[in-house]
Amino acid sequence: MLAPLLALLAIPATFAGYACTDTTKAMVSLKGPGPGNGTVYFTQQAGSDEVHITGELNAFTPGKHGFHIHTSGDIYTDGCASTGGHYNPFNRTHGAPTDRIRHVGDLGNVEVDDSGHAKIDFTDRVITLCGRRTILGRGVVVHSGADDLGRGGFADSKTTGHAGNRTACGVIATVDATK
Ligand SMILES: *[C@@H]1O[C@H](CO)[C@@H](O)[C@H](O)[C@H]1NC(C)=O
Ligand SMILES: *[C@@H]1O[C@H](CO)[C@@H](O)[C@H](O)[C@H]1NC(C)=O
Ligand SMILES: *[C@@H]1O[C@H](CO)[C@@H](O)[C@H](O)[C@H]1NC(C)=O
Ligand SMILES: [Cu+2]
Ligand SMILES: [Zn+2]
Repeated sequence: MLAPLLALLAIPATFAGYACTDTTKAMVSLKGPGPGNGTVYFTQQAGSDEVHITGELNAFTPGKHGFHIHTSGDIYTDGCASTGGHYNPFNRTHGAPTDRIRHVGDLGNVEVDDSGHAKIDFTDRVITLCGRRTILGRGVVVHSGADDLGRGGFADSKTTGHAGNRTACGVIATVDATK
């Protein structure tokens, strides 16, 4: 009787998002409608703003593919289409990962080799697993074409990087960081 009441009282008045303790790790399993699949991991140490992104993609078409965090993790209602637009909590325009003005979700391109494989290994300091703007539970989308990083001059360059269809997607889930 008392324990649930105390648990309720322990909820802070302002929701501060996901609290990182030690190492926080997350993963996404990427799957069709288009060709290609893969697994990508996100790792962040408590107190650091650096997120390490690692993983492998397989069976994608060779070349550059736009690679983004989308706002919603809903891949269930309408597949990759229901993951919304690029995660953009600061209402910016689309850009390169290295641009000051970018969507939080703008991770640029992954480069797939002639055998359909890409090894992912980079860091980003704009996305975060921790706090109010956590990417946990949001979507990751791999597109059919290259992200022009906002510089292509197409109608959708400043919103989506003109990256084409949503080839594969998945939901970012927490995993045990000790494994
Ligand atoms: C990924 O795609 C390849 C090629 O289509 C397929 O052989 C493999 O089984 C797929 N893996 C998963 C986990 O879906
Ligand atoms: C976002 O920015 C656009 C212009 O870049 C503006 O029209 C729109 O009202 C802004 N939305 C919010 C919620 O601030
Ligand atoms: C995007 O998907 C549509 C419909 O499936 C298809 O007709 C079109 O060729 C695709 N575009 C690219 C660039 O893959
Ligand atoms: Cu995208
Ligand atoms: Zn974007």
